[in-house]
Amino acid sequence: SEIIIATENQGKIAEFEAMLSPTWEVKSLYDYPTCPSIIEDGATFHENAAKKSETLSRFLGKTVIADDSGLMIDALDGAPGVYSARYAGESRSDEENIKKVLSELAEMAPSQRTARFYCVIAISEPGSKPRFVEGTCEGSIAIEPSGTHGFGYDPIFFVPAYGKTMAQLSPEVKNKISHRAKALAVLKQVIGGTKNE
Ligand code: ITT
Repeated sequence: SEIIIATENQGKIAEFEAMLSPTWEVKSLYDYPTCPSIIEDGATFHENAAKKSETLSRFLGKTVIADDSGLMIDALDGAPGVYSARYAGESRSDEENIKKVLSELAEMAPSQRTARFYCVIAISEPGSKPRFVEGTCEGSIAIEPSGTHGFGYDPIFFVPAYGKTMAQLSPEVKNKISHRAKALAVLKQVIGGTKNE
């Protein structure tokens, strides 16, 4: 069966495909170019996830999920949070976002650099209120970027259990331990009656 994900983020799409294939065929916003555009101006991950899933679900009349996610740094009171994608501005450049985080943490010792990735997945079914599942992944912010896998803040997200940044871990490992993998594991338990045949 197919699973429709209201996202334009290639990094997310690649991860969902890796985690869901071959059982599920992943469709994204790239498959529905005439979907009305979605403005992510919510104050919370839940609001933004629901905006995305509801917009595409209404447009298609089908069940749609959406992922809203980000990096939360304790020393920055949870920033960049819902602003993770555009923390350094509308260029939405991973490199610029990483630079900004590193400069804000420049004075911070390793013990003050704790952080987590957070992922909320909204599930919108025609005629129902959205449901949500979530996942987190604990870590800390490295002193400098390293690694080439993944996307976004992965090069500076240090995963203590592996002694490596998320971008140094293989996709197979990331897709077992990530915030997205954890949210998806819960989603798989609740998705029983919601798939599009
Ligand atoms: P869609 O709304 O189209 O799904 P987006 O990139 O705008 O794509 P979000 O609003 O959820 O998605 O922003 C998520 C940002 O958080 C993303 O751009 C990254 O900067 C960061 N992020 C989320 N998950 C991540 C991960 O697994 N690894 C690294 N960074 C991540």
